[in-house]
Amino acid sequence: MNKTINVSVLGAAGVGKTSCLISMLDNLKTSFFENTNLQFAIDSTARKLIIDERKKLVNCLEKGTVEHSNGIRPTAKITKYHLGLGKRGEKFPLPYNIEFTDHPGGWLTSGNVNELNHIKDLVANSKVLIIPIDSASLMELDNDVQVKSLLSVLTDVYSNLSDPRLVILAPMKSEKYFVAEGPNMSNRPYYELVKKVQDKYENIITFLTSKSLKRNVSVVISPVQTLGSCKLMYFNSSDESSSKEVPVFVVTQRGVYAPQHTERPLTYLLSFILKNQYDIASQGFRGMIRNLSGELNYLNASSEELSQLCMDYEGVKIVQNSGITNF
Ligand SMILES: Nc1nc2c(ncn2[C@@H]2O[C@H](COP(=O)(O)OP(=O)(O)O)[C@@H](O)[C@H]2O)c(=O)[nH]1
Ligand SMILES: [Mg+2]
Repeated sequence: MNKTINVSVLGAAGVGKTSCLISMLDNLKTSFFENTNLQFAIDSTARKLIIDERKKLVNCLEKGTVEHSNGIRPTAKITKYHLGLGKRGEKFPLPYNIEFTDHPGGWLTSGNVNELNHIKDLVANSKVLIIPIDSASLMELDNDVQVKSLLSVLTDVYSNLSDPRLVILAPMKSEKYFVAEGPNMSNRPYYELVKKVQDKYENIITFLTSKSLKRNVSVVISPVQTLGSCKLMYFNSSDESSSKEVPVFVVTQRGVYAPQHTERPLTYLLSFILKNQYDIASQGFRGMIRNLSGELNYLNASSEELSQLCMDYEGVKIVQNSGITNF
């Protein structure tokens, strides 16, 4: 039996959805699972995309500056990446298929009913939502183009939620806001950025932590740097016809692709999914038998092992832990 679990990135155009997915999956090397009893298989589409996109990112770091148009191309259609997961040594196909979905960013904010309905379906069917946030625009311009649309979709889809979900707010382009830890609170890694996200996303957080959702929804803020070796320099108009300002980064180390903290959202989401699958598979009489036989132990044990990694993550904020997770 192969069970599909959906994970979606959700956000406006240019916030970093594709970069976030690619950089997370790029971390899936054998060493990531070395302390667990898990094996994984990544599909060829995802592998090819990761290699292609990584090449583009390295190329754009060869120049002095990185602009929005230098990196990943805008996503034109729904794209899916598959990650198989199962117990180490188990025969293929692996029992769990994690399906990561990327969507054209315009769909969230265009106002087109069909596109919005696609987004709502994605949200309804996804166990995990990753919401990338453009940290540069948020911090420097106090601007976030997606908050309203996100709140409207979430309040609509999550109002009668009856199963566990994880929402990861992932501030991207966060190179400038990472500080090595110092003596004051404000010198903690990403402290100001995480505070700003809590402030700007207050209505969304208030909704997700409301009484009716508390039991089912976990919320984490986990900043990511997909390029690493660059610093925010200034803002440019995205094109002549638009007043939209997009960040331009100066490369600090030519050609050095040094993503930071891209593994963190992945660790949280896998820990969550494994625990959730353990809970689901343990239900009922058959679940009790399976549990007694020990065949499900690896799910919960691996979830706990991954959550141990989360303990060392500085600059991550667990806004709400619904108690159904191991972290
Ligand atoms: N410096 C920096 N730039 C980033 C980061 N993530 C994304 N970007 C930039 O933002 C652009 C848009 O990202 P993309 O993933 O295509 O956004 P999407 O439209 O939401 O899928 C990329 O081409 C990069 O130039 C990051 O973590 N750091
Ligand atoms: Mg994209």
